[in-house]
Amino acid sequence: SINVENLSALSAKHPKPANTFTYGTAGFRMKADLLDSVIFRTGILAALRSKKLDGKVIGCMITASHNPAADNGVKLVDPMGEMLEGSWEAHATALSNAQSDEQMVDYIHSMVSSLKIDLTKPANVIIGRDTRPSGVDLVNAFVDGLKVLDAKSTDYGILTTPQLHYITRCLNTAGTPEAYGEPSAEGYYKKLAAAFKTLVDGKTRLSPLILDCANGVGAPKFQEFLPYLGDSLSVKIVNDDIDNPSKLNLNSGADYVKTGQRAPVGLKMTPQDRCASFDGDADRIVYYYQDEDSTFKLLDGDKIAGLAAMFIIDLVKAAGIDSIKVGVVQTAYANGASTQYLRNTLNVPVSCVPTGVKHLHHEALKYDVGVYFEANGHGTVVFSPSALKTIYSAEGSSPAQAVAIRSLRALSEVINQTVGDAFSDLLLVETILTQRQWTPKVWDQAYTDLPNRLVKVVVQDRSIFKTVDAERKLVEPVGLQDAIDAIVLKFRDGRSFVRPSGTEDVVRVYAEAATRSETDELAHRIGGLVF
Ligand code: NG1
Ligand code: ZN
Repeated sequence: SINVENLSALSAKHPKPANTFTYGTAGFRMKADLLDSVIFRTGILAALRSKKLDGKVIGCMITASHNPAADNGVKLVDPMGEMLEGSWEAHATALSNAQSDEQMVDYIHSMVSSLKIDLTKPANVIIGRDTRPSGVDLVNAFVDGLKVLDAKSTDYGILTTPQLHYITRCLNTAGTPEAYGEPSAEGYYKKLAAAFKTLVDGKTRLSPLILDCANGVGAPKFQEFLPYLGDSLSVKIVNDDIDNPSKLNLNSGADYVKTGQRAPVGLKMTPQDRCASFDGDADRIVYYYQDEDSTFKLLDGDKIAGLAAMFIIDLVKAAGIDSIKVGVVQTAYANGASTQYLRNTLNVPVSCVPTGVKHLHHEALKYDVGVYFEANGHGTVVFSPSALKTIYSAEGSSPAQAVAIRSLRALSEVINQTVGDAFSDLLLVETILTQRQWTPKVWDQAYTDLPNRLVKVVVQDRSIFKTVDAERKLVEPVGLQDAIDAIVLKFRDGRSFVRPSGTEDVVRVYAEAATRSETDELAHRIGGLVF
């Protein structure tokens, strides 16, 4: 059993406010000044998780991603770099809401017995944080939580979220046949840069990419990365002011660009430019450019998924190993035109899953090569062990096949297979555009997005909204879905769905239709039903 005096002494430093907390799709996330006790207790949970897994390294990332500077959050990372196992989210929630030290001790003991956790096992945890000023104190609170169970910890300081996932996987696979790389930011840079250089070897370089880093951790980290890339890629970083915390994600970053369908502040675009935006912890990316008539054109997660799927399918064919089956995973927020393009032009299977990366990742693992992206730019590509085996053992019967096989191998290394990663996704896109010598406009010609609108509706109680069919249909409140269907029918190419947000206290209404004005009207009418 645990040392209750030790727990009480440490817990006294991190008193719980009256709030109720929930570990959701984004971990715990809220105003930073409410997080101290939550993060202390998440430290205890991380130690338990590591002990349960025989001392395997668990990751902890302190970030609030695209949220304002005053927010912060925490997410735990499982040994292979994936999100914390779903069933442990409820333990995180319960522990964070315990009303006293006694309740906390009771809950820990109930976990120990029901999950058969051997407390004498070692616990190992690594920690990363973004650039938020509140991060340092929160790391200390987390470390106090680890002390309750004598866990060993290593603080990696400031990292992007995907770097923390990468390092976690490297540490847990070191010395095995699945070894993933050197467990450091430097190891990450070396691995990605080497693969990228192979992929663009001998190709004419593209014009410089203009990169908006949302004044977040992506800025110093991509700056650190650039020397490793040498002359293989030219990037002009903007919005890199991390010394003024209030500027974090302010009118900039992937979420701002995707939601508002407009360029960030601090970035001047001309029609020749190719631009991209990271979010505040560099796990999301969107691209954009300006048409000749100066209209803003967004290349979001759906466009990246289409580009990646097209490229991988061609490469697998060129390599002579089309036994490898590619599939794409989307959520209901994917633009209808992208789904059509994937199914009808690329002839690739497409699955639709509920919002949240863990659902996409899990589904993508069912394919030999699974491409998954949320429309907001969070996604990656996963290669199954058997696909990797095929790719690494194929030799090819012609020089052209050998070149394609070499590209596939490098592709599997440039892609961060643990989690959506803005750096790695950037290199994936730049690889494809370089190999094809495409401008963003050529990339954009694959299909034309249907006009779409996403609105938030504040309701009294969002928990009364219950969805099925990958969140595309409501079963409660009873009758609402029929009313939605009746309206949607009246719109050309109309599609609309309603679901409660998992990260904000709102209900989201998504609508798309043949024209901008029809889309706006559809969104407005469905919103009116929900309100
Ligand atoms: P919610 O708030 O559940 O819609 C949002 C995003 C998700 C995902 C999560 C986690 C939309 C419509 N929703 O979820 O895609 O990124 O946050 O951060 O963009
Ligand atoms: Zn993020």
